[in-house]
Amino acid sequence: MKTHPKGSHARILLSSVFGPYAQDDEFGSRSINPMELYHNQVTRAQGSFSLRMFHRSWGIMMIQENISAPCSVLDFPTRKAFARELTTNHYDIVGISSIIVNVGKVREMCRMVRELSPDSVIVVGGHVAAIPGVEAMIDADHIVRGEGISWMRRYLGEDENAPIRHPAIVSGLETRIMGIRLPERKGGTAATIIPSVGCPMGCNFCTTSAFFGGKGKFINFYETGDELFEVMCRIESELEVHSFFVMDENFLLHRTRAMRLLERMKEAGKSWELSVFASANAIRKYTMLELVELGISWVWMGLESPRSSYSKLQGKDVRQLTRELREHGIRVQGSTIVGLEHHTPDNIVEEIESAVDCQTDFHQFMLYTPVPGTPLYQEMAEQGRLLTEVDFADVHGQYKFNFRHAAISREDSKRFLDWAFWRDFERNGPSLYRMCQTMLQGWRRYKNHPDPRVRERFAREVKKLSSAYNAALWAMEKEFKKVNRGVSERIHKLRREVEKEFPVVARVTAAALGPILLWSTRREEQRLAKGRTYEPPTFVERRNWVSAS
Ligand code: B12
Ligand code: SF4
Repeated sequence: MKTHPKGSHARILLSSVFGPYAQDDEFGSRSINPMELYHNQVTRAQGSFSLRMFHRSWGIMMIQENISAPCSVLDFPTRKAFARELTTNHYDIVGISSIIVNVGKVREMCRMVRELSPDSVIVVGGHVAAIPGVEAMIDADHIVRGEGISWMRRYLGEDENAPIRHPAIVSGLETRIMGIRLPERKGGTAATIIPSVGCPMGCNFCTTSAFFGGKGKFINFYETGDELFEVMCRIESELEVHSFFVMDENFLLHRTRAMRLLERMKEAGKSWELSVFASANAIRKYTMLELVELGISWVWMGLESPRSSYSKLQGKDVRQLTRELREHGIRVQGSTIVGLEHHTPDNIVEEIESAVDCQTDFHQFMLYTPVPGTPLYQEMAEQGRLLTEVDFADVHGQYKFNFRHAAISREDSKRFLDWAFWRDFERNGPSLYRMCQTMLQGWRRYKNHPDPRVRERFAREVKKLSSAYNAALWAMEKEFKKVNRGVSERIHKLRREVEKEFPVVARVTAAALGPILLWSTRREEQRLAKGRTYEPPTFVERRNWVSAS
């Protein structure tokens, strides 16, 4: 590759695709595809109890932090803001980050760059680059597949193997639940840490695994537990956090790194909380105590189907594992695929029921989806089963199949998916209530644990349970009384248990805050019924910046 003539002096704009997102438009925004993790694909059927928050575009933040060229990051711009940035500053390079659903926006942004900043080189990266033939769909100069930090460093003539510097990232923002926006105080939200990208397990449908090399491959930003520990210490003090959202597809798979991190945490007396993604077989490599000592407080785990052939689940009883994790105070976010090859209208209901029966704290349901760049996509293409007329904006696993399934129609795929979310909510109640259950179990089991790090963590978590969350339980109990008495009674029982544990503070907060939460919940329901949606704010961040003369 030829480097940019200005090398590290080139002025760079890195932008995510433009919003608004939660609406239907000609550029590929879809109202069912908001820029929200939980409300998009996890708690979307939970109405005002849905957990709502935004996450920044970490890929471009990582690139910006690791180059020495003057660089602006523009996150969640409107079209107008993107145009303004292009015309008020001169950029030698405009980098656009996108996933596949947003290819229509990338096309429009490339068009805008050509019109408003014709001298800029356009670089497009992120998963959108995996679309076969994307070169013909968008007018870009470079389309970058895979890891972008090393690509950008190479393009600027910098050392691509220099150590990776991790930006201090607050994981979530503008969090709302039950109609209340949570206050944002320093240290109140976890920091995001990205130790690796990709996953060596190579499940055939997995887009992140495929994008970073596929089976057997992945890229470590931090090879060892020592390196990771150092990064976490720096970010702990910069952001004043104890809690980390570890963005690694299968963090626990790298046992040596995780165990070394634990050693360092013990030596330094760190009482951290870690939210991780991990497959069932990776989790099983640890004892519950090791997980607890490592601070694992939330785990996102694929449940898939008991009959599926994915190697991560072989011989594992995920229901038993879920129960065990929750008994040790570890919140479980299950992930279930709807519409696997062996599913039929006759067995799918039973399979969804069995997933719901796992009683996870959170449950993501996703349609089996051949996504460009994956082995599954290749297979489906070879079998002539892809529905090529489906717009990429609708290929995200939360709408309808984009392929011909042997037994389930496209329309029915949506019905089954929607039903799965509804059924999980109906049987298990709001995720917030389930989280409270898990937190109480963890507290009871570990409040007298000999390791002060462990005690401190559970004490920190339970503070919320004994106050605001108990008030939320009070409000949920009242709200569910008329619509789902069974769930209301279960919430009532849990609230009583919490109040037994914290007789004064829990009762006082429930009495004082409960009615306010009930009111805000009902107000939120009315707003949602009228079509209220939420959008992330726009961010502009400049690094190594000097204004152009
Ligand atoms: C955080 C996240 C989100 C956040 C928002 C992120 C944002 N601001 O855009 C939320 C939760 C809102 C979200 C939403 C959705 N997401 Co999402 N999300 C992720 C997640 C978990 C982490 C992304 C990340 O930061 N990774 C770490 C960074 C370092 O990696 P990266 O982003 O890939 O960036 C690297 C390279 O790609 C490259 N690169 C990236 N941008 C650029 C730009 C340039 C110029 C260059 C040179 C290189 C480059 O360099 C980076 C460093 O190596 C990924 C899964 C994952 N593990 O990556 C899914 C993922 C990106 N999301 C995905 C999907 C499908 C969605 C949704 C459609 C939800 C859904 N129904 O599934 C929505 C879309 C919302 C919308 N309207 O656009 C898919 C994308 C699939 C695909 N092939 O396109 C992923 C891969 C999950 C998955 N396995 O299916 N998501
Ligand atoms: S284990 Fe999870 S992250 Fe890894 S390849 Fe399979 S689906 Fe992807």
